Amino acid sequence: MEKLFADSELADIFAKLQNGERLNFDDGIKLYNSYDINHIGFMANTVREQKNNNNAYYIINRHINYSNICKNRCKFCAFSRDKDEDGSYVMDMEEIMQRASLVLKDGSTELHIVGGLHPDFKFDYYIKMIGEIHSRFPHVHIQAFTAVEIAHLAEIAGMSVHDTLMELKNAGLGSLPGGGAEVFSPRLREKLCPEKLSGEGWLNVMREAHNIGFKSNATMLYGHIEAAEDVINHLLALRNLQDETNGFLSFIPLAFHPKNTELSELSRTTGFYDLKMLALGRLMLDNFPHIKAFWIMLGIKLAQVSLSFGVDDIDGTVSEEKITHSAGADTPESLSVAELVNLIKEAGRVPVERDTLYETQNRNSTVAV
Ligand code: V47
Ligand code: SF4
Repeated sequence: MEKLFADSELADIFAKLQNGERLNFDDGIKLYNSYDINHIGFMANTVREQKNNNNAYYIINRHINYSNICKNRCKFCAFSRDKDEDGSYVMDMEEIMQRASLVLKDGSTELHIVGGLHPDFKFDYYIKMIGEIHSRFPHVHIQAFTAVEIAHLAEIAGMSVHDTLMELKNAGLGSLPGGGAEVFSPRLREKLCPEKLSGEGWLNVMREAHNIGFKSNATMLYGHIEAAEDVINHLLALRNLQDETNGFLSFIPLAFHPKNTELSELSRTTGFYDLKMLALGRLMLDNFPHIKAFWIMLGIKLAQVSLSFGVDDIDGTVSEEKITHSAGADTPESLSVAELVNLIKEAGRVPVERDTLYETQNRNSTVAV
């Protein structure tokens, strides 16, 4: 082992992993500060293969961003607008249904629906949206509303988070996406998104959701002004909640895109840092079944390479994502199944189509998207 790891601190971490020991805060800091990306990747890959064998998951899905009008105006967000600002939009129910109906054409098993916190919408708009999509396309899983949106919905409905979630569940909501987590550090949140639900608030909404049976994802926005301890504390907070609820399906580190934001002076993340965040996620979150590379933000080529750095899921066809593209992402707006499958096979993995809850999909014929 001493020969394999030039960095003896990484050798100690590898020994811990081999003994089934959990990594702690100090281990996380050491990994974050290490430049030995090959060995960090090797360790993350070992864990990834223990958990997911050679499988690499993808999903046929569509994103609907129903409105970009948002009262929070986070400094890292290029997507949001004020109500009367140029470029603001709201999709009416007809447009939402027209977009949702494309699932019949492309074979999507999931609709991923998120938007800004509109200052005037009533709770009814959200219930109608979910209810109508669910009744017209009952076979499609609706993954909608970040924990931040759920807290906002509870506020406008004048109900508890629990009751709000129950109403959405009854209308047909299937699970929650992982957005809005950003970075939990109150100091950083104050600087980046002072109006947003706190990190503790985000975790509380997820706890409530998991306790009533919803599954969800978790994210972390990185590549802005975070330091090592902000990242590790974020991961440990997620791990603690997962110990309690076991409701998280996947962890998705989101690479910050600065263009058109109030932080546009910052550079885009590097491939090195991106791979380190994904591998760190795999190594610290021993109780998360999946680590997802969102290729839209990461770039297609790095997402493929990340399949050897702890990642077992490259999300999906993702038709029509707007949040990252508003901030200058140069990736396409969607990938075909054939492209996803090819990326996975070229990386030596076995492509497995999944649904939102990671049930394997067996199609006789692949739907061309
Ligand atoms: O919460 C906003 C992030 C998130 C920028 O659950 C930005 O499967 C980069 O959470 N650069 C929304 N990121 C997207 C999201 C997501 C995406 C894919 C899959 C899943 C999932 C969840 O996007 C926001 C925020 O953290 N974001 N602005 C930006 N300029
Ligand atoms: Fe609004 Fe979400 Fe953008 Fe923040 S990240 S301004 S909450 S849409």
